[in-house]
Amino acid sequence: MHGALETLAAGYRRDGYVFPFRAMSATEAAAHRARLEAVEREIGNDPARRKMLRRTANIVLDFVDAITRLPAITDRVAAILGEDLLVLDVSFFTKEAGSPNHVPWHQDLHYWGLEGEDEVTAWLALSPATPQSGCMRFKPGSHRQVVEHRDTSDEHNLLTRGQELAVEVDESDAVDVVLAPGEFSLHHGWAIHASAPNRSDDRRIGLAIRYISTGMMTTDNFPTTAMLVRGEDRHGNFTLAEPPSGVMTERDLARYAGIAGQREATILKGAKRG
Ligand SMILES: O=C(O)CCC(=O)C(=O)O
Repeated sequence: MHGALETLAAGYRRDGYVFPFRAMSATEAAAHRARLEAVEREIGNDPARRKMLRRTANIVLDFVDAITRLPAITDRVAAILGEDLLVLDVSFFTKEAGSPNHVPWHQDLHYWGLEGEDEVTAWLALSPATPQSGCMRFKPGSHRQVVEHRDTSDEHNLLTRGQELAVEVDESDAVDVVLAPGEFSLHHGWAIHASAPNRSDDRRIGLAIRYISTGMMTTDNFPTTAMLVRGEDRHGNFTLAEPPSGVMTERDLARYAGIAGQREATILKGAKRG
């Protein structure tokens, strides 16, 4: 591994996150945003299709699958997880201009039904992520502990179960993850993080890509599907998904419900919000 990637991996192990890195130019990020917004116009308010932007979007959107395979991202993820990479889930986290929607302090791995912690999220900005627009915030070094969570009924909480940490968080050392369009951060599944409402006059759009190493296992042997995006799968612990054939094609839509349904069932196990 060469020096910059070693520094990246050391920073990740120390703090539980590293940023910023460039995945693509601002022009390419704007083109992806335009593709997303064309899909949004096409699907309108159809709740089932809207949900596809929040859960395993890489199964039905070819341009999202292409982003998950970009060497500019996977080279950095491989420096942490090794060369054989699966994508477990991909979600757009969009906060409209002026929206009260937010993400409370939480740890990702709490409800994901995974054994081990060989999981890294790459969060790619498709619009400016700033304190004003509600960028993510991290607690440095917080990935070394597992903290209790509770479900809430807060309709503005963007997380699947409406969950949050069950303890007060001292925000005094929290770090703002400021990213320009086309830049991304990497974070550990136990890193404590949050994001505030969007007080800017633009949408805040992020794409969260959940990478795991092929050696990861699911708890309770959940039959979970994942997409191989780099290297080889020598373990066979996950059912491998087919890359998408376009933008919400009939073939991919027919496969989607089963794949996303497995993942929702895992995350929502025992949840108050269904
Ligand atoms: O987009 C956000 O503000 C939060 C995203 C998040 O919690 C995550 O990607 O794990």
